[in-house]
Order: sequence, then C-alpha cells, then structure tokens
Amino acid sequence: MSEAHKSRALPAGFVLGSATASYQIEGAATEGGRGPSIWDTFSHTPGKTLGGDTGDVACNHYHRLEEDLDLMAELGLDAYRFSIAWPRIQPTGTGPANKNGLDFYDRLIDGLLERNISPVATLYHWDLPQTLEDAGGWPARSTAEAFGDYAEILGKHFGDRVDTWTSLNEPWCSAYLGYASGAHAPGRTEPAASLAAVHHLNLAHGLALQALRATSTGDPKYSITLNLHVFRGEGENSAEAVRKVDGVANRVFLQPLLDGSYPVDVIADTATLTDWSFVQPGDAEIIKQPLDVLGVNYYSTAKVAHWDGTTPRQMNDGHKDVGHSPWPGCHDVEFLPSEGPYTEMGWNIEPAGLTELLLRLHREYPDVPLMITENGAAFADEVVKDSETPTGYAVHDEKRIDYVNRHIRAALDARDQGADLRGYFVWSLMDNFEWGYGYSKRFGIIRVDYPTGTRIPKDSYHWYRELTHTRELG
Ligand code: GBH
Repeated sequence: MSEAHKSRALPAGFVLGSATASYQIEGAATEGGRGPSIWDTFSHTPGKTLGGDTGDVACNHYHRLEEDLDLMAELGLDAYRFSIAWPRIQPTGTGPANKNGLDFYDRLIDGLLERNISPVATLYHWDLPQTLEDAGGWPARSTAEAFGDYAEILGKHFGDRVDTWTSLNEPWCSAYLGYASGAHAPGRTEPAASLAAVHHLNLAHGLALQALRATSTGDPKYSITLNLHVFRGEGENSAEAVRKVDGVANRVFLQPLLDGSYPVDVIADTATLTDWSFVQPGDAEIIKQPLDVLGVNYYSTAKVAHWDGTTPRQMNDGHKDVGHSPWPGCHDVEFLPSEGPYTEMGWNIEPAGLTELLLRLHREYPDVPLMITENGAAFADEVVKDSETPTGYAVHDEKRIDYVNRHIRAALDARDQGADLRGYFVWSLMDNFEWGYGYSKRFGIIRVDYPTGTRIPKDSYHWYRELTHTRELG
C-alpha cells in the first residue's frame, strides 16, 4: 500500500468544510433588488469570458437554497464558507441595506445553524458594486471607506450568528488580475493602479474588521483569506527573482496585515510606477488588526527565473494570457512551466508546496492560527448512467479524490511539524462559474448539470462524506 493511501486519523476538532462564492453560484443576478457588480459588466462584455458565459443563472443557488443546504447536511460538513454579494446588500455600494438581500443570507445562515454547520462568511469575493468601480474602484480610497460601512451593516445584522468573518478573498486577484493583467473584472491594465488597489484592499480589510468587531454581538472569529504563492527559483539569479515575486504576491499583504508595514524592497522595486503616496498616516495601524485565523487558498506552485532580456519572456499567470503582466515591478522575472502532473486548469499538482507554505507561515507568524479556506481541482468528470442513484447518474472523479486526499495529508504533515492548522475547506461544494473560464472548468464535488441545474453528487462527494463521518483518511 502506498504512503498516500495509508489510513490516517484527523486530529480532534479539525474542521472539515467546503467553499463557494456568491457570483459563482447564486444566479438571480437581477432579482431581490441586487444591483450590478463589476463581474456582471465584465462577463457581459464580449471576449472577456470563455464562450461569453455569465453568472446570470449560474447554479441557481439563490432559488435552490434548501436543496443545497440539505446536500451540505448529508455531506456532514462542520462548516460552510460562502460569500455575501455586496450588491445584494447595497445595490449601489453605499446607502441603506436592501432588505431582500439581508433576507436571503438570513435564510442561508439560519439554515446552516439548523443543520449544525458553522457559517464562515466572506464579505468580498470579487463582486464589487459597479457604481463603486465607476467612482474609481479599488485604486480609489473611497472604495475602502465604503467597504467599512458595508461591514457595519453586516456586523449589525448577522454578527449574532456568524462563526467566522472573512473580510476579503484573495486580494491578490482583485488587485492584480482586476487592475494589472485585466484577466478579471473590471479588466483594467494599469500596473500603478493595481498597487493602489493593493493598499486600499488592505485598508478595506482593516476598516471592515474594526466595524465588524464593533457591531457583532456573538463571538465570531475574524479573518482574511489570501492566495499565497509558493515559488520555485530556477537558474542563475533566481533568488532575486523569487524575492521580487514573493514581495508583490505574498509579503505586500502579509507584512502590513500582521506586522503593520509595507516591505521596503517592494516599494523600491515598484518605484518607477508609484511613490506609494496613497499610504496615509494612520493606515498601518488600521490594517494591522488582530487576526484569529489566517485563511490560506492553495492550488499549485510556480517556477520563476531571472529574465535577461535576450529571449522572449515567458509569462504564465495561471489564467488566460492577456498580454499584460499581473506582476508589477517584476519586469526581469520570467515564469517557467512547472513539471506535471497538471489539473484541467494547467496548474501543476504539488501537495508538498502546501506543507512548505504552512510551515513558512508558522515560522514567520507562529502565533497566527491557519485555515485552508480553499483547495481543490478542476478535472473532466466521467458521467455514467446508474439506476441505483436518485438522479439516475453517477460521476466518477478519481483524480479529484486523489488530489484532495494528498493535499489534506500534506496539510497534516505541516501540522505534525508544528503549524497551527485548524481545518480544511474543499473548493468547491459544486461546479460553478469559474470566472474567465465560465462553466468550462468544474471544481465541484457535486456536479451541476447546466442548464437544468440538477445536482449530482460525484464520487468525491461520497468520499468526503466518508471522511466527515469516519474522520479518517482512507
Ligand atoms: C480561487 O482563485 C478563487 O478564490 C475561486 O473563486 C476560484 O474559483 C478558485 O480559486 C479556482 O480558480 O502563480 O502566476 O501561476 C484562485 C486563483 C489560481 C490565481 C492560481 C493565481 C496562479 C498564478 N489563483 N493562480 S501564477
């Protein structure tokens, strides 16, 4: 029996969850008073998403809430990580709360609590109200301020019942894919603006945590989720290349959030783009809020090298190549293809990277508890007729099971070596709108049949259910 399949017990209290995001699953884009977000605008702009796919209907979760809650209960989840759509709560990003929007998340949160599932709520998973983008978006300070007001509404209304508040999901993506590479909404390609966005996202996190702490009457935990990168350097001068990309990818978030300052090397590397004057006195104190848990999203690693300018530079941002770099200040860094195996996204599979990442965080910030808030894989599923199942179909996805199995083991390896890891959320509960890739990529442990919306639990769902019940990896 190979190491990967030796049975291994989960530690007591280790949280097993699953994750989704509002725009990726809800649909009902114009219902319940929801205003347009930057992702509505972007996905409805020709050429921006594969096949012109949009989140208009998505998984229709908005109308299938009860069924989805029952699937989560059957799965035996300890916790469910979802995001709240800002434009459902404030259709134009400012002003009073929209009652219909609050109602929907009341039903979700109460439905989770009735089923003994802890609600882990993210305030922002990329669906910025379009009105705020029109006023400047994340490169504008006013967006961070508006986010603080939005957080106050949420704290007052849901702060008696939420288990964990997460301010932002992956500000790296919001800043660099949204404002530098343009692969994500709003699709701007302005490297200098992307750095202002970084700061205003950090500031928004700080303002939100202050507002949530001031208004939540329960005893929630406070967190943020980052997509931290694991870089492998190759060849001469690669240490310098790794330092640069690590700066704009990881340390530009970790250091202000946890240490209260920006890395001086990042400020120097980006000096030709900006003088960082958007950082105002007092901002550092606002950003450095006590964190009960740091959320980590992990999928793969990346290989970088020093680029000497003699050959065409390879750039692979892990998303579509749109010709603009999401790496400001890294003009002499080249991205090399990593060794396989790969998922359907083209991302390399390397569980050891997760162990290393968790141990790094433990070494640098030993007092901060960690949670894997996303990990999972897109693979092509094998759908077969099966009269034994309620839907008449079975979905075989052995590769996804293997991916998740190996990554939980890699995470536990880090825990065994001292990392304070509290749990794991598989991405995703169900197939959904995979941003620029539309519906072409499936990450779910539940298959969604488009356009009917029929849910079909995959083999990985049954495997994960087994894990939540036995608490032992098979
Ligand atoms: C997450 O994004 C999202 O939170 C979620 O909504 C999404 O559906 C899910 O993952 C799957 O994509 O180092 O240049 O190769 C993850 C986005 C994926 C962005 C890996 C960076 C590698 C960049 N990240 N990607 S690079």
